[in-house]
Amino acid sequence: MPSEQWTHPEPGDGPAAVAAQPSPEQVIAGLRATSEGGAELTQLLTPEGERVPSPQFDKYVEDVDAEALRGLYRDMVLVRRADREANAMQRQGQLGIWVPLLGQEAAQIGSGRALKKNDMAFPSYREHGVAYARGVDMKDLLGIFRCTDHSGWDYQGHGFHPYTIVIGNQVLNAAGYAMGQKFEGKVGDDDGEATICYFGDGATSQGDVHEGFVWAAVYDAPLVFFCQNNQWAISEPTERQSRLPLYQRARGYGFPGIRVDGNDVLACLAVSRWALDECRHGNGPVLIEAFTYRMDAHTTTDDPTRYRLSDELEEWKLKDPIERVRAYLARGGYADQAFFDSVQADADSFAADLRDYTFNMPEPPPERIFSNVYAEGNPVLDAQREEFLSYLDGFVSAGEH
Ligand SMILES: Cc1ncc(C[n+]2csc(CCOP(=O)(O)OP(=O)(O)O)c2C)c(N)n1
Ligand SMILES: [Mg+2]
Repeated sequence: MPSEQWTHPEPGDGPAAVAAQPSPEQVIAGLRATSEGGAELTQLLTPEGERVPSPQFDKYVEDVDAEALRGLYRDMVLVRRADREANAMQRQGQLGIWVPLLGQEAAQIGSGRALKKNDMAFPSYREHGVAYARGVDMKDLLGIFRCTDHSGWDYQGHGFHPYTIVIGNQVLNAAGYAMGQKFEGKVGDDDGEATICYFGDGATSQGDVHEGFVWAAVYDAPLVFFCQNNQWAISEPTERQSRLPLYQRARGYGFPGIRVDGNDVLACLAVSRWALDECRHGNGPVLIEAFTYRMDAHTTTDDPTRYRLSDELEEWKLKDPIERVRAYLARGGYADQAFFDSVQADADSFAADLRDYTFNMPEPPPERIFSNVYAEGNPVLDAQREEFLSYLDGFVSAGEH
């Protein structure tokens, strides 16, 4: 009985092949492959910090010299430090909730740095690293988590949409946006535009994601679906959500799917650049499954010790996205201790700045909720704002009597 993973037969294999069913062993092998990296994992930097040559992807990171790699390292250290600071501030009552990105720095910095100015990114709610890579001031993220604001950055200017909490919903928005790029003739050559959409492993069980796949596929939309498979959807492991590794689902929709080591910043950069390039030239969409691990809780309201064993975390610590770059830089003589110390100092002052800002964060006026709803003025919304303000005024006058 063959135990290798089952894949659906090629269409040309005839009626008998179409009717083929996987054996129990093949189903088990498929389930296992959803939760293990496997041979299909594209990796350029091993967890030990060794460079692995890749005939297909090396050319996408040819320009990444020692200086650029030190830059990627710095990005990841700063973003992790900011994440830890925000997590601590939630514990100290300064933020209502925090959604940690710990462990997902390489997936976010690698893909975020692959984007060009006119590209658009649609995040879910954990993409603080992508926000940083898109030039969004991380202070602007904190209002959401202090519950004083919905979001506060210039989406179009930064090419970074507001966070979306409704699982998978941004995939439809992104598909529509990418279809627009196609309709407006912004696709077709090196200067073409592309969209990237972030979602999690759990989101792939959501209808919106599948609808987005279909729409993007039938309209050849320039859309990179970037699934950060961090192994968990709160307490639900990936292998309970799919029989196959997630990247293999792309085939059913008729576009390429690829699994990249999501803890390898160089591989994430290379694979994202390739996928975005395909999209710019009109060969989209593409699905990337970034195989990574959520090293902290789902959010600060979650306690992962209730549903997962600590040995899993210990195993993933050995695959840390930052440590492998540090090892590569140090071993190759591309960075010395003074460099690592200066990055740490920068990260500490970056975090201190976020802390100061949070403690003194101005509360926006109540009418702020009406801002940024539409690109231009809207009479219905204007009327609602007026009604709301006079309603609030009523309290003031009532208090005066
Ligand atoms: C439509 C919808 N259903 C349920 C939820 C509750 N919820 C919030 S996060 C989450 C799990 C998402 O997991 P995944 O897609 O793997 O992303 P991750 O949080 O791991 O980054 C769920 C079910 C929601 N926000 N929206
Ligand atoms: Mg997940």
